[in-house]
Amino acid sequence: MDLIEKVRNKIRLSQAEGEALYDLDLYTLGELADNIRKAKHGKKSYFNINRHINPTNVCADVCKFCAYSATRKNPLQYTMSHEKILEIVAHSVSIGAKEMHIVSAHNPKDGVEWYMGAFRKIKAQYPKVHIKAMTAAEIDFLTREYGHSYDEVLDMMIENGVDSMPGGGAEIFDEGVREYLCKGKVTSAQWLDIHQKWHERGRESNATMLFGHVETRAHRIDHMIRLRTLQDKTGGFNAFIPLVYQRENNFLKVEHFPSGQEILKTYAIARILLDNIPHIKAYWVTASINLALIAQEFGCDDLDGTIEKESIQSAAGSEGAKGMNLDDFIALIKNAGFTPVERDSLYNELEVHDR
Ligand code: V47
Repeated sequence: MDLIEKVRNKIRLSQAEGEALYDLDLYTLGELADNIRKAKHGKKSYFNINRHINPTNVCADVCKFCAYSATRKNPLQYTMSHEKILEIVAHSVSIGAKEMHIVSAHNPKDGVEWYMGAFRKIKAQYPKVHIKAMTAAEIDFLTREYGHSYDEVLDMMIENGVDSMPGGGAEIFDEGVREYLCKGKVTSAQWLDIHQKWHERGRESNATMLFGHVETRAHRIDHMIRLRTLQDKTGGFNAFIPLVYQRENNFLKVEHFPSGQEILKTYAIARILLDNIPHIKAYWVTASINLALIAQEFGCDDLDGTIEKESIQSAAGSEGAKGMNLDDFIALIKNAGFTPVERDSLYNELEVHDR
């Protein structure tokens, strides 16, 4: 059976077959991915009303791709007080945010209690707000710095009000590329182990992949297959989020950036390969809103949220710093021919904008 037939017959693809998908033309791949998307979600495109909070940019780790952490390129260090974080949450809740997506750099000056105290205070004052917080990279950092085990930190997160985990810190799982990009940070096996432990607690998370820098197509496929393997065991991933590398203000030397076609192919391939992950997110902050809207035709069914303020990718050149106006977001999705569905953080539908 040829590759296209295999995809149409929902036969699971291997590493080599995943790589071969890139050789198909964009429209064939798009059609294959769109059929899968339609079967799963019809014309629905999901988004949420969320707020990103990045409480500190002081970082013990050095990732070459990062323009956010305080370094000689970005000497302005900051660490928010709990009062400041609560002020942000109060404002965001007052304008409709239902999810706080809280991720930080790895600040050696802040103890575990600084993180947990912030979550506890948010949950005490805003019990209905969903706290999506702590990448596996942050969890790994806290265990190394303060002598806790993964289990202890994960249990503390639950006790203090964290509802789900974001997908950050995955970067690229290939050990060679990872060593070059972010030596010393959470390893691929540890990243997967932390998510597995979180899922075993009955909790859900997302998974990202940072691409478009020095990795090859084969590395992307390998990354997706490692996620697929874990998802077979736990079923705890909600969404896969391919993050398009943003190139400014960092230490990574990249010669060739992916074209729009390559980005769309990668989304489509993710939809085809990850037969056990329900949602593929075209994170508009890194894809650009224009490409994210088109990505809806190439397997993606989620565009993330209104965000309000973004600091990590905008430091590296993305245009998402000020978030997205809700009415504009809904109108853009509708005008692209899809049905905007406001979801909560776990993909329960809150409002279908079908008129
Ligand atoms: O892990 C850092 C990435 C991630 C750059 O779970 C960069 O719903 C592009 O994980 N170019 C953090 N990306 C953000 C993240 C995320 C975002 C949206 C939704 C979710 C979710 C998770 O940002 C890091 C890293 O891979 N990042 N620098 C850069 N120059």
